[in-house]
Amino acid sequence: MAQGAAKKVLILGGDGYLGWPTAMHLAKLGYKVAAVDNYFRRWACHQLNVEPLVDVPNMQIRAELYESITDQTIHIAVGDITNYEFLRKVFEGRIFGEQWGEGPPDAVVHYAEQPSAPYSMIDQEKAAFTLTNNLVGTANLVHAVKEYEPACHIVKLGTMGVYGTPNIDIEEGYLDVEHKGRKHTFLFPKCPGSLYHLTKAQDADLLYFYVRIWDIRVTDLNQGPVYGIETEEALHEERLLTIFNYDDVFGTVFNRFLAQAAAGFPLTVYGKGEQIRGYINIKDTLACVELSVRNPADRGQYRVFNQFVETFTVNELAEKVVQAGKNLDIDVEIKSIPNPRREAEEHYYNPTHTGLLELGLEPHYLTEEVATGMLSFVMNYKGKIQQGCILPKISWT
Ligand code: USQ
Repeated sequence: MAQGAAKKVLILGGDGYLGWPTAMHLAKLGYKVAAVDNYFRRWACHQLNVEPLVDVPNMQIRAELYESITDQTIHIAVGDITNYEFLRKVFEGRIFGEQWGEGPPDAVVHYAEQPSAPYSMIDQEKAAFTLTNNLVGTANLVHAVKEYEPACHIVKLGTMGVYGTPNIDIEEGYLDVEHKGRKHTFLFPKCPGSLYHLTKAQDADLLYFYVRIWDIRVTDLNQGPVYGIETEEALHEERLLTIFNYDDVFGTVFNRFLAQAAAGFPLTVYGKGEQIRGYINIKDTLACVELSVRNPADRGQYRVFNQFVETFTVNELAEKVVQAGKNLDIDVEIKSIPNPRREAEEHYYNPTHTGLLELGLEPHYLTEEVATGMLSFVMNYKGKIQQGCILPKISWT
């Protein structure tokens, strides 16, 4: 990077739940930002009839609006990174116009993957799409980095789900193994529970392979389920909000519970509800990504962070929404329904997550006040909630 110049950050998947808020967040912090998306999520929502809670305009319109309010530019390109010729144009820089300037980015935040476990389990076509999109997209990114700027830092969104729920503590990416008197450090064993999660384990192996072979630099952010809707940079402007799904395909569990409570629908706890995951507020996702971009991995380093703030069982999350409902005079019921997934419903879970805290993350916790504020926000859209997309329709078996 030229001395004194703003770091150029390319966001792949810039229209999504995390991509768009990240674009605004990094632009606000003074990075030069470009966002790329193929609108897969919007298209899939139309196809499956699971519309997001808030209608948000496309990336170009949102970028123009954001610039008119803040004077910060987010450069936009619409296209598919599984098409290598398109990705080459993105890396050559010409596609974004003069202000972005020619040449490759200093860092790439890679969100451009099919992100839904249920979607990957619908049928053969969706399985093939998930495999192709997630693995070819990641492989193309590595090739573009090698071709245009091997020092470019790839920050890929991973998932805690790659580890599954082993009966030992989960370390941050690696495990020291002693076997027959000898020692070696391996990537932590993976045991994903959906085809989507499997592709995230495979793309992690792909990146680790190319780190060893080509000395690229990679940070893999193994994130737990995210919750939340408003981020500071949305400036209380509805059209700048993120895409918020509450359906059984793209909605994460806490966001779903908020919408269910708002619609007067019993909270859909799958099975025993003792499944434990590591959760994170969307505001902390943005902070973690920025911390990673600001403190890059070394050349030849595959760095892994476990990106979550606190762990809860599904039952604990449901209780939080019940309490938030009480604070707002809303009766919220909990109803356990048969689990559509194959997953352990009672298990040990103790993952390490110190790396991002050491980099300076100041976590937002899921307090009663936070949960109540979120429910109150979602209540504004109560009339828009499609009850038909609340119960799960996709089964693992
Ligand atoms: N669950 C319910 N009721 C619901 C929805 C979910 O009990 O109505 C349960 C699930 O069975 C699971 C837990 O809540 O045990 C979390 O489910 P989720 O849908 O919030 O999360 P998941 O499908 O695992 O995927 C989400 C994101 C994915 C990310 C992952 C992180 O969609 O992109 O990788 O969270 S993690 O869960 O750590 O793998």
